[in-house]
Amino acid sequence: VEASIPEPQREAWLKHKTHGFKDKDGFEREVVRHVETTLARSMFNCDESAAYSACSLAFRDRLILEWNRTQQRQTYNDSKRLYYLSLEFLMGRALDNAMLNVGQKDVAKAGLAELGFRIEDVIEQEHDAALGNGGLGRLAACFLDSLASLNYPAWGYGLRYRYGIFKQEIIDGYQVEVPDYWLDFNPWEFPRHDVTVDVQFYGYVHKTTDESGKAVARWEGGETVKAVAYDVPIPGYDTPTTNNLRLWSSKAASGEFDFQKFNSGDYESSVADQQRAETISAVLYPNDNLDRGKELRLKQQYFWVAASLYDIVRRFKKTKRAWREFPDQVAIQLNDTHPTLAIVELQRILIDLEGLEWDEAWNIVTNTFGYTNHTVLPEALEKWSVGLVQHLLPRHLQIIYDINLFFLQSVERAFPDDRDLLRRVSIIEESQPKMVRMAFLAIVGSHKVNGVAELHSDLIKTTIFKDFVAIFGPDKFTNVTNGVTPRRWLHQANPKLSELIASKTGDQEYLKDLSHLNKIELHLKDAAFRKEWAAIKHANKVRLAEHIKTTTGVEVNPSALFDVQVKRIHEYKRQQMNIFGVIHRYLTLKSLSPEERKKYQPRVSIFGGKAAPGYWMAKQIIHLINSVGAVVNNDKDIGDLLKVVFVEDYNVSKAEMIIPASDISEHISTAGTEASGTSNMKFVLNGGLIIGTCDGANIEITREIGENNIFLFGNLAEDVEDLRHSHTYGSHTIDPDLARVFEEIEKGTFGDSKDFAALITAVRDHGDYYLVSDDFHSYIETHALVDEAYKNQEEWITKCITSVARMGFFTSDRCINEYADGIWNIEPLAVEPAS
Ligand code: 4GP
Repeated sequence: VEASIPEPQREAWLKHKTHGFKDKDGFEREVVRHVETTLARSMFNCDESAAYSACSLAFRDRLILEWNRTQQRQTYNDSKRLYYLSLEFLMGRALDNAMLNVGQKDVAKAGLAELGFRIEDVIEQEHDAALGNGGLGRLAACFLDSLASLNYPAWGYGLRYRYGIFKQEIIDGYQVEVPDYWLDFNPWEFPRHDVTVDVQFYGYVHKTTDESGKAVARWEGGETVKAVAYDVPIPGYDTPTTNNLRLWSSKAASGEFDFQKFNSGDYESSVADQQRAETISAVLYPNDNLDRGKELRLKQQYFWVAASLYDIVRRFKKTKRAWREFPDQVAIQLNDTHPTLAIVELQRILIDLEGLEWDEAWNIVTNTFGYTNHTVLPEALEKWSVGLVQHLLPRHLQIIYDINLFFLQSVERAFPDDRDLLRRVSIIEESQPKMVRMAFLAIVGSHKVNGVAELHSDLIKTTIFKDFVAIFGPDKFTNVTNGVTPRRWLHQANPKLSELIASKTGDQEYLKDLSHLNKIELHLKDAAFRKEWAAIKHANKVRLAEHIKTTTGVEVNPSALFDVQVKRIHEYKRQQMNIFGVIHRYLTLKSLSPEERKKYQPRVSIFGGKAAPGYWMAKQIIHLINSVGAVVNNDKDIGDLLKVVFVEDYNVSKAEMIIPASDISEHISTAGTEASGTSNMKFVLNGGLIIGTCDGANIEITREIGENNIFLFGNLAEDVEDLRHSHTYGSHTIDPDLARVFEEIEKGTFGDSKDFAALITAVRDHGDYYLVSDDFHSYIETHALVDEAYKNQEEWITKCITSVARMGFFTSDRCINEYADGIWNIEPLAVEPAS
């Protein structure tokens, strides 16, 4: 690498090379320098926020040096890279993570203390980077951490939204959405004004011939928007490897203003063009597990895909390799169907711009892409109307039709006379209006398709993608069970527990190889260890109780059983069943004599999560939870026996506080609906138990930790369809305990019952699609078992420690290694530490 500097200048460059701070003194020097110069402040007006900024800048400088070295090394080595395309990267805070991953948190802590700051307060200053909705976006963030930690050459590509997921406020018990402008000060990104791509929309296709007389298509006219790259360094844990997350921001292609218009007096419309372009990357669509086919969303998708592919192809072309080697150098993973247009765009680049033949190009395309499916919910499967695609991307629609034609021809050859099969698998749905089925396009254009937990991967093969298994054979479909990064979700979120584990495993190797956790099982009987374990859980609960007190005013007893359900609000996730269960508990307590009541296990029911702004039912659920809380929390008969709280604005940094404080968490989706879940893994990893259905990764968690250590209940996925059928066509009697709950709501106990009518009728009158009544009885009974189990604290702690010890499988490192071997075919590339 050094040899690339011309000889006469080499000495000067190498002599003045910067290295970043190495010790406490160096760190302090960097912080003070940034306060005084970069921030133009002084020690006399350096508050916590300035200390955060300067500290982050000091770490950023370090990261970027490693980033440079990593990129040089990867380019020089010329090995295959992975590109992870995701519309969401739910990163959360960066500073704490950077300090831990580069192994300098102690240095920073001591340095900040000498400068007059508590590191915890400084960390708290950071605004979450909330460029995602929920599971899918947070998974992408965990994957980036694992890719860097395992030294894989990999880049993430996404959008730099000006507004991430909205901030949730609870006003009078209702969710109110407030814009989250997070870019005021973001030290973690590097604008690359020299890395831009012009992206085209609209226009028309002109068929012509090239010099050799070959027919070619030219996409002309329309609108051009500029994509500007912003790079975010992603540090690996305990390795110099620092990968790149490139986020695109949109700008008007013509620069600040259209000067033609400006000079002719049309100032307003020149500014309007500017704003129109910037709108593309302005806001994250706030839907989780839900597709709303808005034109701007499709524009976002193509803008991001086109810029990313241009960048990837540009990098490949620098290697001067033949096109057929493209899949040996490049793997592209599609995080859900959102980037599926990348398949079409690469085919377009190869045939229209690079002059390859269709078959040769298509072979390259299909060997490059892999597609991950994250949901089987029909309302989440992306479709775009043919008319809209035609209008926005006329050339792409032609290519989609050609892909479909060749695909259907091959199906017809293999399955002659099966017209219905052709209709079922066609990428174009012959509906009114016609729709492009993005999942089908993603399957046809990829060499591997995976689900995210065993049950889910089986379900996609037997339900929504069944025909494609028959067409392509079963090997194209595979499973990679999700995982989470233990760096953030144990070490960072629960430092005391991580320290305790390290004291028993002998070192912190488990942060790199999570299977080492099993060593703590040997200490199961160690009384001091158990005591310390319980003390840490209690301290985490105290911290959460303080947060609840300051944010909601509700006082909760940290010795009560903390029962947590935090995740996006969705009918399939069944927060409504949880709150109905809470009402049932309340009614039971009320019916008891004060003496009998005392025997009851005190509980705090903690909820958190955002509802999509347009998801009315989800918003009703939030309102019911808050309304129940308002009654229960002020009932003198009840006192500490039951509290109900809704934690406002659940996000990654709140998760880091809430998850370590849970005794039991709820993962209670209707069987077959939650593809995997990842917070279930985080809760168990932090010494909490689970009450859950046989769904998603709960099943594999049970397999790993043992069925005595989890509270499973409810109907199985294989029975769901029959139950739904019987609700609609048979007799549907509501569980009597649930009916009693409905009666109480309808009496007005929790406020105007009209507000909650829809939640009741969905179960009672509209077919109970999510099987709330079918599962209610076993849900309530299982909660009674939880109460009993919790009373025996010794047994409970044994369950918790045993479970943590057996959670090694659920690291995202395992998951990334499976993708790397089975789908991407990439190898790690270690970077030597800086001298
Ligand atoms: C989520 C799934 O709902 C969740 O079960 C899974 O753990 C997560 O993806 C990561 O694979 N899906 C979404 C979505 O977030 O929008 O489809």
